[in-house]
Amino acid sequence: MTETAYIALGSNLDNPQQQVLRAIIELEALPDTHVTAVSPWYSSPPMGPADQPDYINGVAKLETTLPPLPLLKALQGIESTHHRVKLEHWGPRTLDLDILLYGNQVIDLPELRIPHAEMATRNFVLFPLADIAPQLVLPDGISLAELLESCPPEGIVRHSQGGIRGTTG
Ligand code: ROI
Repeated sequence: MTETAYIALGSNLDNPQQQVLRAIIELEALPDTHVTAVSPWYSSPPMGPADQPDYINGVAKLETTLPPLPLLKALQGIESTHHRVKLEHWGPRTLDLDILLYGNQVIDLPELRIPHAEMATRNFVLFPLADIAPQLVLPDGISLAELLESCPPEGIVRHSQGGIRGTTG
């Protein structure tokens, strides 16, 4: 069955804008998966240790028949082709791909929690998500609009229009 999944992208190393644009192309190349929307890109100050570069963040919408765990594995495969380095907890990274939502499913496994555990408090996730899915309601019935009310856009800067394939830079 085809499901809609939302994926958060983040990078703050080795030309972050290029990392995330390449990731969109790689998402589109996954089996049984299509990227149907890409948010505008945002720059955001690091959450966590401050002695690291700003991030580029955005969200992609996928239509996929990959089940959640195979999708997670596929995303980890993409991260590793970006030579993901993760030197410290909450430290800088070349590419982070997180499943935010997978249809209306709730998944609570050691390796995968959906909805993503921290999405509700991260403006650099909620704002790009709202750009492509303003009417979204989470599985627990809370709307994205409600989450945004307690998550101001402090520090984040939108710097592109987004598009279907993320090629608009
Ligand atoms: N901070 C920002 N601004 N954007 C991220 O994507 C991001 N990702 C992380 C941590 C280290 C928590 N900080 C971040 O994993």
